[in-house]
Amino acid sequence: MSQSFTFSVLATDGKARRGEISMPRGTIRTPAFMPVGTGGTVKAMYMEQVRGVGADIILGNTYHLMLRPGAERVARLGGLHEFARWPWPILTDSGGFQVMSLSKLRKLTETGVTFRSHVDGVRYELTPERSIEIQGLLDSDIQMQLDECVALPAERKEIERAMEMSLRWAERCKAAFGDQPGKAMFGIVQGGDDAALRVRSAQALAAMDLKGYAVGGLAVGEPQAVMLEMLDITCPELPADKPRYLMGVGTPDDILKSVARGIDMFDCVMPTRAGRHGLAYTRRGKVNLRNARHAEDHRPLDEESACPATRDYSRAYLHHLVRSQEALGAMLLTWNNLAYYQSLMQDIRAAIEARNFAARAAEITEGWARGDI
Ligand code: PRF
Repeated sequence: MSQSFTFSVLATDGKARRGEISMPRGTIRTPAFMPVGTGGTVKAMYMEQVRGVGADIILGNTYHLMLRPGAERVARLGGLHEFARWPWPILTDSGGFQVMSLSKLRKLTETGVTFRSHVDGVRYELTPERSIEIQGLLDSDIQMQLDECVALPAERKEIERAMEMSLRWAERCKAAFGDQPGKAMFGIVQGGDDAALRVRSAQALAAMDLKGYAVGGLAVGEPQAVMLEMLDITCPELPADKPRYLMGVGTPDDILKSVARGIDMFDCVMPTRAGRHGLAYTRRGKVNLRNARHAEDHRPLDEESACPATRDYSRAYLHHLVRSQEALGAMLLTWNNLAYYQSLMQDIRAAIEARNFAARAAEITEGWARGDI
């Protein structure tokens, strides 16, 4: 285990990279999918299960934890790893994206963003410096700069203003983070659906020599083709020896296509949220367990899976649990979905090592379309 944060590319296949991030709390095999643990819990999962399906790192949210239970309180309780019983690496988002989507009466200026809590209406201020301070109190291993993400479609002027301010906030976050060898602070590329703005953002961040780079401002209303085009433009501008993280993405198909363009890390609520809504991801595509066709189906979701939720429970029982709104339905389907996402990442990593990624990606895609009903 490394005492400092390091990233090495172990193999490449086209633009796809198989790598490893090493840091004091553990090693992250990339391409990696980070389950979302917003408020100190990956919803409906024990941490033992999250680890058991193969997650090397989880994501936490500055916004939720600063409101409840509060960053200083988490620090007094020994930090987020101790509090939530997850001793391995944690990446935290910086809060700006969540403020803009969840809080009321928010006001954004060069200084930062002020807003009222969606929990109790109390007023808060989040500046680049305070975001990094909070992420430090949480003891987060990979901290994100505060940025402004503009929903698409948007005016070029607005996208440019937000992107330039995000660059200035990156400088302030870098200064606030300082020198912490075992941890990392990632910059976030913005620039909407504008190729020139994306290049400008990526080049300016690359010049800051950060330990990693995220691509933000995508999967916010634009078609998948636009997102992929932005990745085609952005990834070549980012340093090849640093990890690249596509924020808030995505579907299994988004992941395959983004890995093919050089992305190393992902997070998304999709597998956990879909699980709580009766939707299962499998290697044969998506299965809506709410549907009456499952009511007397003895078969498990996938008899070949190593995950008990996937292999041992009948679709009929899962259907019953979902229809009755039983907590166990959400638990089993979340477990299945995170197991599927992690098995997909393992499959991707093995294919890159075997220099077989494009062919394997086509097979995986074909499996989703084939279905099994
Ligand atoms: N910025 C931050 N977090 C994010 C995003 C972003 O642009 C997105 C966009 N897909 C998801 N999460 N800080």
